[in-house]
Amino acid sequence: MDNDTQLFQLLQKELERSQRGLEMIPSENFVSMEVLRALGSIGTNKYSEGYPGRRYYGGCQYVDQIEQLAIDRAKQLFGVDHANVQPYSGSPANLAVYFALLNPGDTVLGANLAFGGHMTHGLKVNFSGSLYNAINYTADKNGYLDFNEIKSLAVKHKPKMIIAGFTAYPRIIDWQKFKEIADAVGAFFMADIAHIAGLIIGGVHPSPAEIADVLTTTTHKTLRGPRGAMILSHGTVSSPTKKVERTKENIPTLIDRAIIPGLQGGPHNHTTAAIAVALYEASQPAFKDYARQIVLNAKTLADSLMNEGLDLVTAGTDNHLMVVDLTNIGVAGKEAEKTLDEVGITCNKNTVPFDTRSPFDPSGIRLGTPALTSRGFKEKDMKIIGRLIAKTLKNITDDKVKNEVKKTVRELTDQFPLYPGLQYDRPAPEIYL
Ligand code: DSN
Repeated sequence: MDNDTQLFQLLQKELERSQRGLEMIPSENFVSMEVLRALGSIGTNKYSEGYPGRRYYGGCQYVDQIEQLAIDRAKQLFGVDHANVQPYSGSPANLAVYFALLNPGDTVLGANLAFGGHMTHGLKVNFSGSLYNAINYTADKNGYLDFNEIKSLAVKHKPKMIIAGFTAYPRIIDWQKFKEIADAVGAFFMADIAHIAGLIIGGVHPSPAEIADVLTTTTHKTLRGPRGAMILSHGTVSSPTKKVERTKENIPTLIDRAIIPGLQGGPHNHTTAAIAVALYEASQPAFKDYARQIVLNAKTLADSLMNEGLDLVTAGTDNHLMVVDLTNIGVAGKEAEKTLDEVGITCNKNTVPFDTRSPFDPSGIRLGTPALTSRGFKEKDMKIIGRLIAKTLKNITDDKVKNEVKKTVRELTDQFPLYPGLQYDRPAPEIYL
């Protein structure tokens, strides 16, 4: 047993919770043992402010190669000229884009959080909505993107940057339409592909790589890497030091400078190493099967829920997630999240378009399939899970039903071992064998 028994027992409990539950938060996933190994590696010990070949510290010969490997793999996989793999996570990556391309007070146009956007796309209490003049677009009455609204807001407010990218939008995104609107008003076009990066690499969602001026993504969602982020763009870094204008050609230079010295210090080299591993895994043919299966599973789950009489925003899904509007069964999102948690199904409460309830207790829940697909769940399992979710939600106060569901969840999860052999309540060396 490690000396810090208290901490490692907590990690053991978290491992068991993950093994015994159905993880259905669409932004979560289970990384491979190789990604875990790189993440828990000696990369964490090294300081290396700067970029490969241009560091402020000695002893960077190997972390230079690690970061270059991650950069090269990202460029190759996403089909871009430039990749910055240092952002600590998605929000700092988005902050870096604002810092690189805009002045405080400039206007940005992004999706409203309550309609599936993200805090960093212009929420008033976020840096993006308090330091910038953020305008938010919503959706049409069926929950689809409304390009007439987006265009008229763009024409009216003349944003310097338009953001497309969503945390709760279940449909294919028409990147070209965003680009046309951005071009019409002379705005930068930023695509935040955090949720769907793995689907893009897997070929089951169109890529904005040739369309957007700059892409941001986390690395830990459908991409199935460690918690981290990347900023991708076209062109090259013109000069590490010379002053450059805020033009599209200069985006790589502006982004690199925004990350360091603009916002961050030393890169997290253990994370960079794990990103490199995840990108390697995403380049393998099996990852295409994985991406395809995520979507098949999501479509099957959506059908199963709708067959049980549940309402889905946009009446289905094209990607890895769905938003269930619980209004018709008289259950609130917070209660649904809590009750599903009790039976071993983890999801999150979520607003639905034009929600009449508070964001803290909205009308819906959000469900996704990336993590279960990583464990090997297929369509037949999704049909069962859809029925279990509906049964729980329709019998929210019935302990007998909930106990039955909990038992079935346990039987189901036992069929899909997660991290066999991994144990945190054993002496440390055994973990690494
Ligand atoms: N928190 C993430 C999600 O759950 O979608 C977005 O960053």
